[in-house]
Amino acid sequence: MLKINKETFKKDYEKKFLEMHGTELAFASEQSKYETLGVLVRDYVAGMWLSTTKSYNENNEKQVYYFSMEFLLGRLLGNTLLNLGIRDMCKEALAELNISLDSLEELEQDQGLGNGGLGRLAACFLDSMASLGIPGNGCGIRYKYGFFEQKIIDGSQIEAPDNWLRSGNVWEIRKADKAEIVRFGGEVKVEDINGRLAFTHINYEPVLAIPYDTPVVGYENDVVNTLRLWSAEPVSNEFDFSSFSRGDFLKAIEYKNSVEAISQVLYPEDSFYEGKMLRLKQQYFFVSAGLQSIIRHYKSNGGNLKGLDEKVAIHINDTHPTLIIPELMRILMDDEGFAWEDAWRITKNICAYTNHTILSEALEKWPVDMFRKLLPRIYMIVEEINSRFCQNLWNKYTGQWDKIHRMAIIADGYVKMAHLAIAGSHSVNGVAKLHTEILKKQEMSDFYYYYPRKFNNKTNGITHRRWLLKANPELTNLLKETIGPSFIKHPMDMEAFERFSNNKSVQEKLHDIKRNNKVNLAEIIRSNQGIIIDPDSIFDVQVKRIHAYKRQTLNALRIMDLYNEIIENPNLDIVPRTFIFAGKAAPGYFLAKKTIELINAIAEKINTDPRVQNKLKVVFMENYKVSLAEHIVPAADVSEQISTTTKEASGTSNMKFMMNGGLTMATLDGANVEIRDEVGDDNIFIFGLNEREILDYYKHGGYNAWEVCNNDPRLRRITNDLINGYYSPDREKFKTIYEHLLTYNDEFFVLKDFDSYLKAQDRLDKAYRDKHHWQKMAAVNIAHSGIFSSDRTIQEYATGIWGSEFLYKNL
Ligand code: 26V
Repeated sequence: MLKINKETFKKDYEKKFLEMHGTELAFASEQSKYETLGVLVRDYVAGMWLSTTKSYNENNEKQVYYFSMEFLLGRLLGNTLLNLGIRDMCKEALAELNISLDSLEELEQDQGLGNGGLGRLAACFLDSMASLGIPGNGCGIRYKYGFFEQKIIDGSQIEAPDNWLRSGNVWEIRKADKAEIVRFGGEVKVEDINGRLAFTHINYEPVLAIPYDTPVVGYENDVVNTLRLWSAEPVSNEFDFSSFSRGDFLKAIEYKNSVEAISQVLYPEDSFYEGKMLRLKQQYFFVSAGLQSIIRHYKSNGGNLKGLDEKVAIHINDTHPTLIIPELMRILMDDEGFAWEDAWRITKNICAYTNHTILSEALEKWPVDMFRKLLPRIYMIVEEINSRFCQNLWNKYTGQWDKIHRMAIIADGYVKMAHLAIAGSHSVNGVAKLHTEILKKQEMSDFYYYYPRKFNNKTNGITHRRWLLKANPELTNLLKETIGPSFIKHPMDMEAFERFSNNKSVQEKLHDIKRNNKVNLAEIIRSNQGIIIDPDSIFDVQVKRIHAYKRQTLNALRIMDLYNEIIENPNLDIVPRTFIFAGKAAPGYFLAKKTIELINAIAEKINTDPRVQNKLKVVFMENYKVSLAEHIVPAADVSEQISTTTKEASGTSNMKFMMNGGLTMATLDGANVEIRDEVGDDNIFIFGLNEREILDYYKHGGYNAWEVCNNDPRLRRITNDLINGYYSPDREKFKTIYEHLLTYNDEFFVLKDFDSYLKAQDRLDKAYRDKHHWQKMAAVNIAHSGIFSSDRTIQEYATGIWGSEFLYKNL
């Protein structure tokens, strides 16, 4: 443990400030104070980082490498201090220097190198691996520009670049001496050398991969793991202008630009795949660099590659890093002389794959021509994997051409990445029970029947250190006072809190904590967008990527209906509500962008209508990101998890809200099912079509959106309001939404679930009136949220998939 007290910390801080800025604190800018603190904390971490790495090497422990195109870390300062166990001390010490730690923390740029759930899950997993003492490394891309910054201008989303490195990044260390070369394009020369085929990659374009390492500090256990992100640079950076003829010079510039493009920007998509060459390049870039550095490290530590699978586990986060499989085959065969069978056994033992979506439009498949041109040797290996795989299928399913064609890795001119990932891994997992069942029985049933033992479930989780201890210190204190601090290291111990759910004074404290958090959020909303909201109204929150299947439209239609009702019946007896939305739409996703416009149009109308001021408010918060979520989550009374059943693989914000005492309004989709199982039907609001009904409609048809609409006067009216100028003088503005719901028969059953949603909302309104009972329900939710800590998830991965012999250092 770090041994620093307030006095030494203050001295260290002042000294560091002088070293870095050559001046006194009294004249310092806030930014320079933040940087000083960042560098000082990094120095504190450095010793532990080194000793963790050394001890992993000396003990020759099995290493886990979590490969992911996305890591959505958010801010690091606060959580690093928290995990080091010095946050409270630092806060006091800085206060004595007239510095507010909270305001310094707010200066840090979010590290937003992810689109949404998948990237944030990777970040939570890093925190849990370090906190459980698992030798776990993250491996990804250091995008110069992260997920775009969202601005709302005249009610519409405008995208601006996320220049997160603008003022530097104190947390990363550039390791130029650990660079690797990644090879693109060119040809493969095949020679027969003493009866064995040798493959040499020639005329390729080399790209230099430079690693940047970020420390991942475990919770009070002296463990510091590493997140390694790769940046692309030209192999030779020095341009000797005089020696270039004009043509060569332009070529050199072209080369430089094309190389730097690789790690320039995160693809701002989610659940929609496009066959873009640059994305394939990004995938091979970080996979190849990461793998080469793993092998180099393994060998330098004295390892024999024959035993690589005993000491290395590689996790493939969605199909994006699937090229790990042929790349490992290439290294083992071409560079290290292994026979195919041995290389294949080792590869399969090492690799494991997680699927995060069943939306077919998100499944990656690369055109063969593009693939072969960019990665000629890798393509040859994939072809060989495919032909051996199809041969095995033929042996089992002789004559069943359709099935073999459906399952092939290469078919119809495409390389299918999920098929490659399944064939080349020993484990395939879904991210919630329902999702895994759907994978097994529907989406991937051919593969499940062929490889039943590979498939398993690992229900997602969230790190309670960021989402409870850091985001909600008051609730954390209440838990400590009531059940003691053991839940911090053993989140399942939170169950003991259920005993206090009937305790009136605890209920009142819960109410006060929630209210304080609501006041804080109200202040952020007031200062950002000038909207005044009432902290005594119900804060009803839907924050997540904007997507048709997540059904922000269902929520919007319900608000439109409620508004009509209040206008018609000014004495309508409802608890005042504030609807809070946030989330980004993919820049090319027209319908999602229209949804944002609709919410903003509704907000504009409602917030300026004096007739409903004491009952309704609608807020769309700009630029949703991790640090904003940390303010929103603890302030929510209601968590909207209303996706079309079967479509949301798991969801993770659902877990964050329940852990903070927000009650869930949900369909039985993704992990909502497990949340319901945990808290019981009395402590959650469930509505909508169930899995069987939805799958039945998909299979047999029979849904008629017009009919549903015509039979419900409320729906008739609000769908009409979309196109009659009520929410915009431009009657065309929301036509796309209207048509999606009616003309195109409402793909996500918004209209079908409307009535059931409204009834559930009525139940919620009634329940909220009994303050004590509401807080009892909140307490039950909090008490049962421990199982959704990512510590539980990671223990399941470690024992069930990675076979880590990790030490429970702090258990
Ligand atoms: C796909 C693509 C396609 C190409 C362009 C960039 C891009 C970026 C991300 C994705 C994958 C989207 C899959 C995803 O984020 N799934 C979410 O994973 C969460 C963690 O498991 C889960 O809680 C959510 O339900 C699921 O939607």
